[in-house]
Amino acid sequence: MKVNPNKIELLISAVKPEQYPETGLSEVALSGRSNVGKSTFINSMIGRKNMARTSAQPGKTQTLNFYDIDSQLIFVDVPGYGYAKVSKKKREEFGKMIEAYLTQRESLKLVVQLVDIRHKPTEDDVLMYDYLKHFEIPTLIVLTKEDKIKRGQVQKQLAMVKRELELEESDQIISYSSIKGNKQQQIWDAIESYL
Ligand SMILES: Nc1nc2c(ncn2[C@@H]2O[C@H](COP(=O)(O)OP(=O)(O)OP(=O)(O)O)[C@@H](O)[C@H]2O)c(=O)[nH]1
Ligand SMILES: [Mg+2]
Repeated sequence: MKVNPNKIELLISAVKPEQYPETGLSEVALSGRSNVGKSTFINSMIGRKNMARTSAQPGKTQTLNFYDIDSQLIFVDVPGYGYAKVSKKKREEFGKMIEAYLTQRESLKLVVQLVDIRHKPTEDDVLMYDYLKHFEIPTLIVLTKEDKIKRGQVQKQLAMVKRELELEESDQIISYSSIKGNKQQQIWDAIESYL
């Protein structure tokens, strides 16, 4: 798959199902800890610096943001989990909003779950992966921030995360750096294989 960076559009920032856009396109949602780099990942994949809003502070994305990617698919940017400074009420709201989307959305074809390549998956990462598997949602694991570790460590971290998540055979795992963006085509091909 190849996308034209000039044909990307934010369709809507939604908080409830009535607001989801009706496009007929397949949807690919991001998932992962707050600050792991979900919004940056979207920007990197489409070759645009500031399409999805990012921040060095966790808790940036607060709605379900639907991006039309060259009319080929929809990326859905999602608030992250595991950030203690977001109020309990907000966290519950995010939880309900994400659950409604993940469990009811027919056009959802893939969740890209981001995990920081430097660390063992958190308890929340494991819970999220198990949740996705419970609802039989195909998952691509992307170990992100690859630029932060030595090249010789990559294979070891891939194996460790695979083991910790008890990754299912049908789910792929790949390492990536949104800063370098050099494996963008490989990720597009992996995403396409799920659609
Ligand atoms: N070095 C490096 N930094 C990254 C990478 N991806 C993201 N970052 C940085 O990580 C920080 C968080 O990125 P975001 O994309 O806003 O994270 P998010 O997962 O969308 O966070 P929430 O919206 O709070 O859930 C930013 O400072 C990014 O520049 C990467 O691959 N390498
Ligand atoms: Mg974000």
